Amino acid sequence: MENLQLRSFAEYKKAYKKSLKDPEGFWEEIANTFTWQQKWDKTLEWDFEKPEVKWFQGGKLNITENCLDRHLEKLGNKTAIIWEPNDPDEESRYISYRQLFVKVSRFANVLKNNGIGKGDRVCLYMPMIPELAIAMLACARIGAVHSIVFAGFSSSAIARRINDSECKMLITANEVYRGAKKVNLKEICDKALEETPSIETVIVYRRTVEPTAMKDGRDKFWFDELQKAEKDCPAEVMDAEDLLFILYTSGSTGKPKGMVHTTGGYLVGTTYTFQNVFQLEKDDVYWCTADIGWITGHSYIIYGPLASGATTVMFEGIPSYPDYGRFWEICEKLKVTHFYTAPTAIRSLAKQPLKFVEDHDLSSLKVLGSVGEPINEEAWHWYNDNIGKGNCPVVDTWWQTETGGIMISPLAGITPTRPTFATLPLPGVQPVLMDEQGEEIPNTNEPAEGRLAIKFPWPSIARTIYGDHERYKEVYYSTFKNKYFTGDGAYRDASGNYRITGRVDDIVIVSGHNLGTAAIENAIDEHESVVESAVVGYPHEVKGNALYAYVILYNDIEPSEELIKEIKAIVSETVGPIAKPEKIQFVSGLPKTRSGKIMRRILRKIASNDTADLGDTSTLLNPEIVDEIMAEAKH
Ligand code: 6R9
Repeated sequence: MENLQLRSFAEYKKAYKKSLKDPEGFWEEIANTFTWQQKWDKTLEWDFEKPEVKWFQGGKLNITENCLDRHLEKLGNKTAIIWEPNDPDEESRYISYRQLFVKVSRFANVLKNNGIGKGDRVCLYMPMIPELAIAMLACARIGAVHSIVFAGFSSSAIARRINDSECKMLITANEVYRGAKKVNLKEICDKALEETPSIETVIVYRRTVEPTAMKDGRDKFWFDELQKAEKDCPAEVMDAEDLLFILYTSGSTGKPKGMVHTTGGYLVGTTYTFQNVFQLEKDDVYWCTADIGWITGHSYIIYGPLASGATTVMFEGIPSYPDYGRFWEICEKLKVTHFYTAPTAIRSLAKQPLKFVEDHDLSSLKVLGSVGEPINEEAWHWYNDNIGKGNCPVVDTWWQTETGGIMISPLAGITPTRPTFATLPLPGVQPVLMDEQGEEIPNTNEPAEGRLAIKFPWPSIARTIYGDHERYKEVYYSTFKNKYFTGDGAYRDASGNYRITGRVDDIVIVSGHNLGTAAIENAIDEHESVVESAVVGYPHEVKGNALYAYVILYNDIEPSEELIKEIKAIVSETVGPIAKPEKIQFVSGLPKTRSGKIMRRILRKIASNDTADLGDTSTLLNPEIVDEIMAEAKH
């Protein structure tokens, strides 16, 4: 395995230039350092109009050979995964590359024994335990497509995702520990399974000793199945463009989008970006606190780090249990060198007494990362000063489920950082700012603000939305001709550094989770007393954004606290607890344009208590409603 790290700012600039001049040659050189069973014949074929992107066509490989087999000789005994349990009194688990290889191979045979083969979709609804990593790699080993659903989602959210991609198998755990709570995952799955005809088998990992209800013929225990499985499992030969996984992300309509990632480009993209952004050295211990249910966990807990032969930490618990020092205690205990988390976590920890930090020796830390939402100035400084002690570069990494890997970010210790700026594009990434007229704002030495698009493909770009290529085209390629539109706004300073300012569409990022407001509105509208609703985000001190719902009730219904509770419960059940609106205001109408569109811009301003300038309201059909809503707004 070759090291792909750029070592200086001059090297970065050189690589970036090369990637502009000869993108194919640039990525070929990187792709050549991986293990291929057969070399590709065509490096890149693309057309953003269709849209279609194909990298390394004709190349044959298996991502697990790159994450496991190729390390065995030199790194077989190196720790691949350190697992840190929810309860600090339970023992950590250290899994070497060789052990992981054996576990993955055996579990891959469990999948096969249960009728799973290449191309079949497998849904994973699991806690942050090593078995989640094992199950996902086992799918990849045999060419099955994993679709991981974050284990905080509701039964109906699971069912929707399983049905959308017709998964044949569901893998889950009986229960999960989350702080002082225990959640019964199997029960949540059982409810989902009432509506998922495609599921033939459910594999249940026992995380706790509690009895678990099992359905005969359908449900099987992980350990029972392992006993029956062979040890060796040769890696399935995959084409570079064969599906590796589907991961659902929120869309502006109620339906989640199953983003499709393929094998070759994703491997190359996540590994290259992992090594360059974080700049790990041989014995470093890298910890990304994300859940594997999100793209950050896929790319930067599992695939990128393992393909790089790194030691990656998986944490089962939450930052506040048993107390707010938990993250720092783990950093001290495991001698974490690279720590990657989300601004929402930083803000909530920054609110606690500094004692929780000071009680721990954080001298092992070398690099700090941030991801998921814009990091505000205060949080950036708190992180830099109190956690990094001013000695650790902070890499603010901008990217998306759709981009597969990091796109804009400093390289740790190499790119000069600037608080709240994701700084410069990585080599191979060509961002552009677009103005209101849909024209490109040239990247000169003038500061500029606009919508962020990308004008050339990179290897880990999502190839489609599962089962709905038209929607893929519509959402990402119809806003600007021949460009991928990110949905984000951005500011660029005179030196070309980017600061991401936030979503410009109907997606709100709450505590780092992307939530489509349409899905939440649909849930609220299901309540029998509700006529219509509109949900917007407003700035929140800890969560980054919180949700504000405006709800119209039927004429004969009186607003009440009880109703508020019921509406929250409906959202929690259909979308998930993280989507519960923080504030609900009952209104008699919503500001609408003549074409019947809710003017969310105004609702956002009211929710944010920023009503000095409401902007142009002349296209409103019912301007009088604005004063009423403002008068009764909840602040
Ligand atoms: C990786 C991930 C994507 C959206 C993205 C943007 C926001 C992510 C950010 C950031 C500012 C950063 N976002 N990283 N905004 N600075 N460093 O989070 O993927 O869950 O798909 O979210 O998150 O708005 O468009 P995903």
